[in-house]
Amino acid sequence: MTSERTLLMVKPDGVRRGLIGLVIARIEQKGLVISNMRMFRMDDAFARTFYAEHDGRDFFPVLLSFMTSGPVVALQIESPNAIALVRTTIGATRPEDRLPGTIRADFSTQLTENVVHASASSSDAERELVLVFGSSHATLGTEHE
Ligand code: 3AN
Repeated sequence: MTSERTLLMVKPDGVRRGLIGLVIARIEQKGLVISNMRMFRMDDAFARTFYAEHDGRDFFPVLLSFMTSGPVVALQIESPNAIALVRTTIGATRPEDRLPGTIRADFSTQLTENVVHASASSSDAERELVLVFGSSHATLGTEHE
């Protein structure tokens, strides 16, 4: 199967709690390949664009305030089936649906502050990777090979 690219992000709570290394370790231990990485702090405009699909929802202001509260670490993951595999590794959106062994289940009881984000579909992945890494995201995947 051909490789897919997806975005995994350690959210501000994960960075504050010192969980960057743990998230990276789980990804690497599973055999998923990290092909780009960036630490940055979202401003309000970036967070609004990133989460545009939720604009107008009652939780949108809380989500924006949380996502701009500190730096995030964004990782481009590149592997066959990367989108589904990374989503499975982070765990479900709702705390009560998270399976033990997933990152969100093991490190958060919260709906909003849930340590990690991962793209939900290939169109989301492409959009999010361009937002975070710009056009450079497409060329870095083979540098380490
Ligand atoms: P996921 O991140 O699992 O793809 P989305 O895209 O539905 O979930 O939601 C984006 C983020 O918004 C979630 N990770 C969570 O932090 C927050 N969120 C989603 N739904 C709610 C809600 N009902 N109340 C508060 N925060 C929410």
